Amino acid sequence: MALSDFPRYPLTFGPSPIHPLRRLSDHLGGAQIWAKREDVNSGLAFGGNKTRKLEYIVPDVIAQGADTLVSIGGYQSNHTRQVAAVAAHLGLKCVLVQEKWVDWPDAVNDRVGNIMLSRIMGAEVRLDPAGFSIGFRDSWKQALADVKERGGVPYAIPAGASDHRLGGLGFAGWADEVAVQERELGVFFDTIIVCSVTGSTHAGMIAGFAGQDRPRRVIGIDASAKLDETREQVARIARNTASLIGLERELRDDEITVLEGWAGDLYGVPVQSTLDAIRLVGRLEGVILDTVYEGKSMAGLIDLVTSGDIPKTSNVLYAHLGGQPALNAYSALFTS
Ligand code: 5PA
Repeated sequence: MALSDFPRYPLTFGPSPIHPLRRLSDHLGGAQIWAKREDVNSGLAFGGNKTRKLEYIVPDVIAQGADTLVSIGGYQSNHTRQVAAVAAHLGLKCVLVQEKWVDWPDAVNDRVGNIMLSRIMGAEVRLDPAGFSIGFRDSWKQALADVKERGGVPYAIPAGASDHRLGGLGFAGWADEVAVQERELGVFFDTIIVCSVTGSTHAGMIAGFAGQDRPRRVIGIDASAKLDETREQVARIARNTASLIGLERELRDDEITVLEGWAGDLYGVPVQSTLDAIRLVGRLEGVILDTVYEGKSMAGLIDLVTSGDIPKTSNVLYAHLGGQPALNAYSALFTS
């Protein structure tokens, strides 16, 4: 099988745009930095990386005759917001288990940003006090059982649409898309920077790029602060996805790189380097990054370029995966 053999239900506008970050590149004095913008990839509730993953999951939802999407995330999950949007778009019901993944003191953490958008789109939002995990939960099993009890047909989408057979396909497709855009732009991105938590974004990219002729570094920046779990999940999903899309070789361990150093101690809690990266890119580029994911991966990019780990001759592609709505729950950090 090849990726093109899998059905894809379009939810995005098409290829996401790539553009240079010229003032950031000048400021860092080295590598040429570009961004590929999953944060503007769809008209469905601001889109993001999950919208691209869901393009390959929706055909399975339809094939199974499901009428309710059931998924899980933190209070400010971007993933659940995108699931709610896709459910609305398809005329399906949606049940979301929203756990207290982040012990964040903002008084409206469970009311603004992503969770508000999910409610606006008609999802049934269930708040749950459980802490951060990318694994399977009782509250989630309960939600599935409740849908069945009501006579519905649930379709289970795990955290981040990652630990799902088809979860890596969306970003395997991203790798193909990059190759086409490179030919149009006349540039080769030798280094990709991507934020990694539940893993299928990074994993899909690894599998997709592995089938291309020219090697490149695909660097995941951990934002989970649980590096071992994330690394294991990225490796597993990358290998599953590679075999699904017919890669005719095993992925090597050195193709799976998840770096730590920018997550801080806790998922969802920004550290100084996160806030510095957000302000720097905001002021130099007018591009908005969030406190949970993209601010952390950008902090990683900045350090890797500044330290020379990424050489000055490199063309770097920063995957902007979305996530801005959560900023509303972090307003106390930006009062001046
Ligand atoms: C998320 C994830 P993966 O989970 O595929 O590794 O992607 C990490 C990531 N950037 C990067 C943004 C903006 C993200 O939203 N978000 C999760 C969510 O519940 O929103 C799955 C954790």
